[in-house]
Amino acid sequence: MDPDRASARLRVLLRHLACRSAGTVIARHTSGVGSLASFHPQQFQYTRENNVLSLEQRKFYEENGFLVIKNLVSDADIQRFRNEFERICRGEVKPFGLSVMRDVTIPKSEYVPSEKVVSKVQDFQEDEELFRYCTLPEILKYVECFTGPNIMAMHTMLINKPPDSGKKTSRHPLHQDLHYFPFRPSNSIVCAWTAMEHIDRNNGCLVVLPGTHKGPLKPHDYPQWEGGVNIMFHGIQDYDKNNARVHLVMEKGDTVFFHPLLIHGSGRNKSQGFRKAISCHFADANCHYIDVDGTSQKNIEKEVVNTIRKKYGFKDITLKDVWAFRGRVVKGERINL
Ligand SMILES: O=C(O)CCC(=O)C(=O)O
Repeated sequence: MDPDRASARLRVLLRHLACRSAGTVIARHTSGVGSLASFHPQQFQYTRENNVLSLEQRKFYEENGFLVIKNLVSDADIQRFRNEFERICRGEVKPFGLSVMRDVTIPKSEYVPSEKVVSKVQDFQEDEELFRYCTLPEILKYVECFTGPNIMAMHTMLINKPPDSGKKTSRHPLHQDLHYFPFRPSNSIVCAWTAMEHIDRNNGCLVVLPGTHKGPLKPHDYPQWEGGVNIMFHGIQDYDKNNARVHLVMEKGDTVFFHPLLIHGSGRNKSQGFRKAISCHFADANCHYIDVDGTSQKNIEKEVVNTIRKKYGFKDITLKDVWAFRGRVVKGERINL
């Protein structure tokens, strides 16, 4: 999208939001669910009835908060995402709104436009080639099981986890994605995360704490890591250290769908290669924005809003405006978000 069209879209969104500012609701926590043995279809609260998931798959997600679907995205599509990522890294395309992140161990002064210094691109909603990921029918078919038929793509990332420099900064601390999101209800939000190559413990696979999606949103902050922490990598200090951990070893094209309260992170990349994954957080278009004042999300609100104000010079922009701009409808109707 060219910058003029993108800024026109932003202005329309801001006007739209200004008209609806009366609908703000305060953050609430999610309660727990009964044991696996006692499930009846009418008790499912994290999945919807639409004949896509088998009963076993539904039960698995209800109980664990994640579900891996093998071989979902084709090699051809993954190659296209890789090519576009490389074009972005070389500076050949500059989609409006995109954030290009580098690992904390690479000083700004050493930044050269190359895949070797980019650890992640975020908010690629205006890049039609990468955004194809969020519109793939094979992805949306599963997303609908969690969001229902009106689907917004809210948050997009292509993660290029670099080989660890020895300072362990390639780790991603344990966190809940809901910390970053000022919209609810949490059960109508799901992340799709697709491995762009074989990913295991050696190159830093995802690690999840099954069942933690049934707990509340916990306070997050920067971990006190000796070697430094990447920007906006907030983590949870207080989690049950005895909770089981599952390392998700995935092949190229495998996709994990997970709940935004599921505690997860990823390990150090001990290989020499850059470990790639592409992901999108989807939400039911009926979700509503919340006011994060007085909640544990206030710290991330400040950080995000200050970053956007500095980057684009929008003095009065709010967290809600930022998310309304990031969000794009991918199926059905745009309703609240
Ligand atoms: O891909 C990874 O290493 C972890 C990504 C993640 O959990 C996130 O960005 O929220």
